[in-house]
Amino acid sequence: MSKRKGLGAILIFGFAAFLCLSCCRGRSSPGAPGTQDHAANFVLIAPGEPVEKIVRTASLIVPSPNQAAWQEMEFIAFAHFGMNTFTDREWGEGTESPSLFNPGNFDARQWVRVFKEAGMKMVIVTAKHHDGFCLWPSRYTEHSVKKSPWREGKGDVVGEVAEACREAGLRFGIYLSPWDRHEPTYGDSPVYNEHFRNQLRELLTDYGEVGEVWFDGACGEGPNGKRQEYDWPSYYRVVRECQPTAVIFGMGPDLRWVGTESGYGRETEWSVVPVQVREGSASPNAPLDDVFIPGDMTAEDLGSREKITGARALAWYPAETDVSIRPGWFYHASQDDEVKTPEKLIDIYFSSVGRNGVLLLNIPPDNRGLIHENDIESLMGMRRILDGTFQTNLASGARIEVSSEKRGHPARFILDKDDETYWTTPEDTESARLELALPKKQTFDVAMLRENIRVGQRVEEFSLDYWNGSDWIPFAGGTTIGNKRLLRFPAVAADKVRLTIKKSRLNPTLSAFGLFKLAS
Ligand code: FUL
Repeated sequence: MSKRKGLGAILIFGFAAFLCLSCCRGRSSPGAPGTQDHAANFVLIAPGEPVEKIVRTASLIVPSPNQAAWQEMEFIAFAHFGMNTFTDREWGEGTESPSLFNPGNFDARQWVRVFKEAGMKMVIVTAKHHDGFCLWPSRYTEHSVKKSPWREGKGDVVGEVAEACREAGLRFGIYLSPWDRHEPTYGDSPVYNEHFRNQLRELLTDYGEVGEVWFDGACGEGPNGKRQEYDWPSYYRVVRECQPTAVIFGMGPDLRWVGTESGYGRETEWSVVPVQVREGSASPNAPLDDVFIPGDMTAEDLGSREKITGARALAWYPAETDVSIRPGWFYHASQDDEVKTPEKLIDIYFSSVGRNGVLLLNIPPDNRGLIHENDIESLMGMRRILDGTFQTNLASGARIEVSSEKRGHPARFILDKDDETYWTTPEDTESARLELALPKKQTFDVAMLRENIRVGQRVEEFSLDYWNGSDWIPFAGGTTIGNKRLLRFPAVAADKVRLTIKKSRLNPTLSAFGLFKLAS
């Protein structure tokens, strides 16, 4: 079997299969293509286009409304829970007896309370992992909670988590593993694809609004000895039909896997990257869903000028950074003392959310059906540090002098608390300098910058200096900013700071700027 989120055997689907498996009626247009100057999250590039034109095109690509709403969440909970929680494994075989599933103190409200207090905005639950055991009473298999002793077979983990999220005002998402080691039809490709769509439709119809659908690319052979060929476009159609506000992760066209399970994104993280499309069918009007081919997105450089030059298609395809708070994805009592510390979680936060990504942190509920005390302690420790750090922006109240600003987009917008307002320069100005005179001398060791991604991602290089009374001294800098860039550096005490945007793909934008002192 090949296990991957982005890599491995890339499945190329028969166009015929794709046409005849049209199981859905309408579609939303989260991936509608655009033209050069028309804002869209996907653009086809004509062969031989000059570099300058491609760079400009890339700078005008914007997130779909669903992608923008997802990015704003910043911090999401992943809950790996299921048969493995009771067998002490990471990957089940599919032969486990449902009688093993019995979380005596199961309390979805406790999970959601903890996640909400930690600052997470959505909860993604493993409705079905690779072992095929379903946490909801699916009509399409007997291998589920309904055959377990838990609540005498009347329980529904997915339903209770969805309900608890709704009550708490959190969004709700599902992980549904296409690889199913229990299902007898797995490997009989068209039959299993139908089964998978049925389960997907069930989950996306019966549990209210779903904000994210998580598709892992793991694939194997079925009992017939044949390798399953997933019909991804038909899965996307079910999602679009049933949940028009959901984003599709991984093997889908909305969110890409950052490429590691460490929690660390790239120093240079572009949300606009080349994507593979099905040749021959890629008409200028084809929505991305119809032509998208999941590809390997694990390379260090995905979106540089060099990478986008010669691309067939460019899309807004932002990084989601998944990592577990423990060594494993599922709960194992033996790992109770290996829960990541608040300091480690902070380092991960700075390297994921702070590198233009969204952090999907896995906190696996234990075999009682509760979030374990040790995980709660670490999460709350992390929250305390984040709150302590970001409550006071030491740059607020600064007087700003700027090299240029576009009418209606003054520099002071970077310090208001409104992320929709932003500073920018006139269109032909791709570098800029902002000098901030702080109301008094401050000591800080964290900087925060945000582009207004609703008009695209543009900044390619920036630096920060402080005034020591006689000279400008560099203290931090970087390449991409994107939705949020967080930088840490040895503490600086100063009353004047300068931001230089050295290189940008189009006039740079900034919706927020901050200086902070890291709390402990
Ligand atoms: C992987 C799976 O194989 C792991 O078990 C886990 O669910 C992780 C998030 O994705 O590909």
